[in-house]
Amino acid sequence: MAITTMIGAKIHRREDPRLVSGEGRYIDDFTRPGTVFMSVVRSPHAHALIKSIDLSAASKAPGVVAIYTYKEIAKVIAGTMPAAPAFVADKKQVPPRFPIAEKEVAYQGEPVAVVIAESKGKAADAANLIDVDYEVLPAVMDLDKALDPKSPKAHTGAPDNLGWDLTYIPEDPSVMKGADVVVKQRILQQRLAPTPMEPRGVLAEYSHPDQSMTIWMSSQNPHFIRLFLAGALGMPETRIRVISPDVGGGFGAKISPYSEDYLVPAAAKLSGRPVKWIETRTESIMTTTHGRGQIFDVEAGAMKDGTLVALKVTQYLDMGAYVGTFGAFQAVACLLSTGAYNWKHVSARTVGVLTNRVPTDPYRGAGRPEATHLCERMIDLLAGELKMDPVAIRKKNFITEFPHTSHFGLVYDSGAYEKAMDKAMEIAGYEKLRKEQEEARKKGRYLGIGVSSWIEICGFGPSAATAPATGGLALVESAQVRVFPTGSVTVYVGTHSHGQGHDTTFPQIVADTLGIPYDMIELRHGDTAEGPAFGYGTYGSRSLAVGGMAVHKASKKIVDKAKKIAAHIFEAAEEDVVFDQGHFYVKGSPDKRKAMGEIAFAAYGAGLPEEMEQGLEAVAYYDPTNFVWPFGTHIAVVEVDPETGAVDLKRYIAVDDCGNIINPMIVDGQIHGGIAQGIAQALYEEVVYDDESGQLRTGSLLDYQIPTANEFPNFELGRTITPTPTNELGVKGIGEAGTIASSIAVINAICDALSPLGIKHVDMPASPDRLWKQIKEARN
Ligand code: MCN
Repeated sequence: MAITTMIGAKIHRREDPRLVSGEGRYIDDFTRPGTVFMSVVRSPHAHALIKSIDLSAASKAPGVVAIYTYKEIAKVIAGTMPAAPAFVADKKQVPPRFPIAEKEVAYQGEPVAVVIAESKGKAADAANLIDVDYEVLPAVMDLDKALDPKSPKAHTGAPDNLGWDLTYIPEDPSVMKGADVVVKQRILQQRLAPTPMEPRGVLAEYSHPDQSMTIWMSSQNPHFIRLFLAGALGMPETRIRVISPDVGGGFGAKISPYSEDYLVPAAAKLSGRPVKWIETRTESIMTTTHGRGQIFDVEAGAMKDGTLVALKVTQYLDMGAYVGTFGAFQAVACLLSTGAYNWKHVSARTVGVLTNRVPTDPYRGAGRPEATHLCERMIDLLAGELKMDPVAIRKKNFITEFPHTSHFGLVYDSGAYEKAMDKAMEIAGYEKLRKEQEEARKKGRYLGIGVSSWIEICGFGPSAATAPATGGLALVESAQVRVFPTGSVTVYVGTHSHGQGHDTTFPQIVADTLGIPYDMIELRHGDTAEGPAFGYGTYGSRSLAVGGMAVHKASKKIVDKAKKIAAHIFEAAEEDVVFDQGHFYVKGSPDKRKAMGEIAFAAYGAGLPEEMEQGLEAVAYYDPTNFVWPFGTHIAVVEVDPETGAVDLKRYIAVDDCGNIINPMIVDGQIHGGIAQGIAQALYEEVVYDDESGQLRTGSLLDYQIPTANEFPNFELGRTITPTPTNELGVKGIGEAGTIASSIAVINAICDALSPLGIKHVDMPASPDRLWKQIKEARN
């Protein structure tokens, strides 16, 4: 047995002193001699044909090194940008997408030309002088209208605006007919801008003598970017090095390759100069992929006693103008729509709709917040019809036996849903809150309590399920552990930490597995020139359950070899050697022991066992047998001012279960961030376009409203621990849990608050304006 003191230890993130003292190294901090700067000329129109591009004035502008349009870029970049099968294997239309437009632009912000100049300002000034003659075409913005055969098309010449139309499980209307009550609701999931603190950025340097490319960029998965670029640039992967240093937030929006990820390396190759591009905030809101952007038509039926009968879900997903690389992943909302409950029947259909907006792609939770939102909303609507307490209807229908195979064939690994709910109710003082609510109502106050019991699929892998979804590459994870002669350790991983604290938690795992002090272990990630041949990146709350397990597996390989060396030194049989608390000894002689560090030193010396090579390092690829399924219950308490529609979020309680925990402080931090993002969707954020012209109306942080810490109450956290049987560490993911659970807890609380007015449903964002209108209507 190894030391077991670091796993579970509540220690501070070791990366923080550097990050909070201005010592972080983000893309804009990097420079290379002779760097030039790129500015992108973007379409001001949502849909238009490019008739001509006049570069004459811009080419003469001071400091301009080069201007490239489709013609030049197409000489060095081949193929189209990728669109993974994800949860929709067969798509009806995948409009071909090249990093820069040739003849037609299909969303506002689509690149048309790039200017390379000696300074950022000069590049921007020259870009303004480029005169593009457009023929403006009608824009398709509304999902319902887009599906009308008479609608204009998002791309000229396209047969319709249908990206896909897939029924996972067809409806059996007879089941719904058997229900005592049936509720129907259209639920909106507004588009969100991921808004990382550090926008996107790329610096690329091409070496003509070596024919090699080095790219510094803000990415969640540098290996995937290298793979895509190798294909597009026609270069071997070995000649491309992608480095993602500190990344100031990703939230899913830095997974897929973007136009600029191709354009900057292409410009570096064409110009022979290192090229840098840093996204502005407006570019970020306009051209970084958006999250959500969905409409759900949902129907749910139950018996009088609250037994859930049938759920019918139709998802309309606003894909934007192109299929985002992992855009179809969001169809997972259908597959998780039954939530934590037993339903007799479910039917689900997803429809992907092409519009003239920037493409949607995963954003923290990606499909799972939507699933939780629709399921928990429908449960509350049913509870309302049945005059049941929202807690009682949930408890009556919770899945209680595990493993549980869902209607969609997914296997929930472990759970104790009622336990988490009970704990949340205890922290909230649920019964007391209901009494307070009763009293408040008598005084004309609108107090509401919202419950959300969430589940999540995460930890992507396993290979058998994920290889078809990515179009070939299985989502496993890799790690390399190197023990140096002095016993210090470097661990290389294929995941990428951009706020999740891997530099702390992964060494915690290694410390316990190898029995080497935590301070002697360092983690490295984000550089494709280091570590194993491939890494699969960070998203889908997979880093611990898959990547952490690869680290654990590689560490165990080290222990195996070290044990052989120890047996050789002790002149004992390997099976007689005990590894305990970082030391090896022969059974029965614990006083004659050797520390892992001593064995490491011996591993680089002479006199090893016959045929054993020197060194103490190991590579492991870990392929999980299943996904992992965290869960929990969140409770929000709000008061709505009926005169202004303002929502006062008074309390927020979260009880989450992510199995065994490596570092409770980091887990709490992840939950905090996630909850903030979910509440932000519930109350504040929305990307708004003009419905006719397709112009973005929320192009700055003055219009796109992000809450600050001032807008949140203290989150009251609790947890239950139900280990997963899927991996040896018993860990599940937590990176997205807060976002998955929270938007609906708040919305359910608002609906509960306004129920005396007969208001049954509220869409997001529940802004004062929206609520005031609904309250006014209800009162009239
Ligand atoms: N952890 C733990 N015990 C557990 C579960 C997790 O100690 N049982 C720790 C892990 O070791 C890790 C952290 O919690 O240090 C998160 O682990 P995990 O749940 O595996 O999630 P990932 O590391 O894969 O992170 C991805 C997830 C996603 S999908 C988004 S989106 C997201 C998020 O994490 N984006 C973030 N959290 C973010 N946090 C910040 N600051 N910035 C982002 O962009």
